[in-house]
Amino acid sequence: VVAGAALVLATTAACSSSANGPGSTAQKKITLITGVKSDPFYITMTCAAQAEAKARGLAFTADGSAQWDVSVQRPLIDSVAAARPDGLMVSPVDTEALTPSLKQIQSSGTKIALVDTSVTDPSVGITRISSDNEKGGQVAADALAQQMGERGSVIVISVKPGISTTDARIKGFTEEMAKYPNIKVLPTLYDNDLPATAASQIQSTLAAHPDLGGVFAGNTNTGQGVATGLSQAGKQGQVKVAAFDAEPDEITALKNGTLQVLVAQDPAAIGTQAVDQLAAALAGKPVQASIGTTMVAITKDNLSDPQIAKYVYKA
Ligand code: T6T
Repeated sequence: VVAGAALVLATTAACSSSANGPGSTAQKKITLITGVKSDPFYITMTCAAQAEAKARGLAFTADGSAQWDVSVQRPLIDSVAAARPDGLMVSPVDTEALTPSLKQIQSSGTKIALVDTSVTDPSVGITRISSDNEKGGQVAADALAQQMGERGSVIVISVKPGISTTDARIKGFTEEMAKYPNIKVLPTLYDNDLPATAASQIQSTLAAHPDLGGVFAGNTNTGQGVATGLSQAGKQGQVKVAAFDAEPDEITALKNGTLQVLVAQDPAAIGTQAVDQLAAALAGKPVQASIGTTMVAITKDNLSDPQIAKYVYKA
């Protein structure tokens, strides 16, 4: 599936550091605050944004939350308020809790680009750039149903409620799965973005539901944890898995048959286009309020196709 914006060649610069430096007083300054900093999705986004900022002569600094937690990301956002950059790219870890801080930053004159995740309040941000996550959930459902022979029980494991992206994926997945009368969807479980939690959750689900036929893993760390849990239970390949993202560990699990379908995003395009939109705003030029970036469904069979393999996250 190639959804969203025009096909974008996902390239990520070798991200030597997470900053082009504070820049000279004359340079416009952009700061990026991501979700979990160690997450390959955000590393890929950061590297691309850094390269684009450098190409445009913009000063660039980046940081990310150590965990998927409002109390951990909030100090990073508050430090942006103090620094007052010209532009802020941010992936808020919650749709509501950080909105007051973001509104205060915006009212002080910083242009905000919401990248990947967003907030409910429509007044925040001059642009919102992400995958079509609801569509991605639908793609995962249809692919998983096919893998399961359109029967059996399936469970969704994701991060936590209140994240715009993963909430949309779950919505798309469960609504699409309702089209398969012989597939039963079990109650969703949340792992707080901790692979070890997802691994134990999948094992306890197997114990309670020996007929478990499929899993939808809502993001990178969940996909990693589900793969680990299934391998530990000796169920790899028997329980089919559709997972979001395509970072190296997920690719390894796809190749060894533990995961069957990866819905890959284009985090590099999100990063690049957010810099472009902020640069336009800072130059007083028109800005696109919403940009949908590409997703592709990767399987063992199409992974060798260069048009697909280019969406594998480099980090
Ligand atoms: O799936 C991505 C991102 O789109 C989502 O908002 C949070 O999880 C990831 O970062 C991957 O872990």
